[in-house]
Amino acid sequence: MARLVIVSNRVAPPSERQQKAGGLAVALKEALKGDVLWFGWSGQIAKETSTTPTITEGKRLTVATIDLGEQDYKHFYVGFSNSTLWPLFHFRLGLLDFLREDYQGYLKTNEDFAAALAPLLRPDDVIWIHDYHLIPLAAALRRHNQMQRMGFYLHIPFAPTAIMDALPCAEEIVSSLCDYDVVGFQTEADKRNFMACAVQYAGAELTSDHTLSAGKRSVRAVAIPVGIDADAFAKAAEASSGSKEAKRMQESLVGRKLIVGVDRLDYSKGLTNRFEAYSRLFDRFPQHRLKVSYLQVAARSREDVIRYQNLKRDLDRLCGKVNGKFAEFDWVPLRYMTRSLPRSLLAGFYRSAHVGLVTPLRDGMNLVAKEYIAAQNEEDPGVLILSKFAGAAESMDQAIIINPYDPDQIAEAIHQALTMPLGERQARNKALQTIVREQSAGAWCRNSLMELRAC
Ligand code: ADQ
Repeated sequence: MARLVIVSNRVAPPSERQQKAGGLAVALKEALKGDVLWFGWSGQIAKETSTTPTITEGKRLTVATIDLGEQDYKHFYVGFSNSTLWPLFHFRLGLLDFLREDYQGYLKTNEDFAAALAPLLRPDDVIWIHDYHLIPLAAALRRHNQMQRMGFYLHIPFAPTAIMDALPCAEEIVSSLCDYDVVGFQTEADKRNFMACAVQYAGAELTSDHTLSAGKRSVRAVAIPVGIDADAFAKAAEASSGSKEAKRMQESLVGRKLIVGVDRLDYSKGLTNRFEAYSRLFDRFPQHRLKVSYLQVAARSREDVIRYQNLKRDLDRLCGKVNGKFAEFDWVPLRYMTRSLPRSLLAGFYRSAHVGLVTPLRDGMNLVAKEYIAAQNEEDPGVLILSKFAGAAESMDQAIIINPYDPDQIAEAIHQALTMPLGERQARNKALQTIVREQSAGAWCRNSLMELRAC
């Protein structure tokens, strides 16, 4: 079978690939079983971007990485990728910063990726490129005479035309997506948004519900939701519930019910609304005072981007406000940690939590929702509260679905979850377990690669 070449902005170092939380490495586990070259940024910053990759050959997996130059880190990574495209694709025009020099840096870095990768490619490779950092990479590789099959997968939402209109280089960005043979999205809604943008900005013509003709090329758009390995996660959760950390957690709760939230510290995750909602829970349903503890693990992320610095400041303040208002000398209502925790530990916390809070304002999929469900004990399961704006909500409709812009509704949902009868919890959990197992990481990999190899 043809070799698979995976390209992503970051290549996870081996330690992360084996055990650290989530990310692409976990989702790609199935794909990494074959003959694979994985190419991307090492995570290191150098004076200049190098176009000579460092290559580590393993038995089946070869990893090739390059360092990013300081200027490229600034314009490509901090700038256009995370200050322009990320807010745009999360429908947050008020947070969008666009600078022409950032866009130029983005194009240049994609050219550098192509220049470093092209010499490593074989004519019959199948190339699978991931996420918003690398939209122009197919076009850049084609300029290096690479004519292989190329697929792209967008892990985050795709913006509708009314939002895309704000991007000064919308025509180029959308046209670049039409240089792929297959373009994959998390949801049908994202796929539809892309197709509408392709017609408006790239002059493409719809030739069917999932194909476009753009210039001389035909592009296939597919919706394939990302998932997790639910059985492996369930095992980790069960194993972790006997650990000494789980015991420490139980002791610290002294019989109180646990509510858990786990996110990167990112404005798309709706954390400020969530803290506000938690505060309203005690105003509106005072019977829960002293009876619950909410643990929010918010791993710091993209700390060089100004909007993330502002968010951290807001959350630090809000956490102080909630605890200042409701704490008792022997009760801290909100436990807030701004670092990541090992996957196994999180799995155990999910299992012991009565409520999983997943309230993004917009999210491509949200794997935490799936992990929370996979970790539950079917006899006495917890309840998932899920934003209608997470891609996961398209199929996980047996969660309590909320509008994250309405903190009162979130507070009511927490109350509903805390008081839900066992029978209803079991029925909802059963339906959600089925979905999480059907829409698995393995299925995502297999279906995506089938599309790519068939084109
Ligand atoms: P993310 O925005 O990172 O991913 P998400 O899917 O929720 O969002 O999380 C990815 C992984 O990171 C999960 O496995 C989770 O357990 C882990 N994680 C999150 N916070 C953590 C913390 N504080 N400590 C330790 N681990 C933590 C992007 C898109 C999503 C999409 C994924 C995959 O934004 O919408 O689901 O890619 O396609």
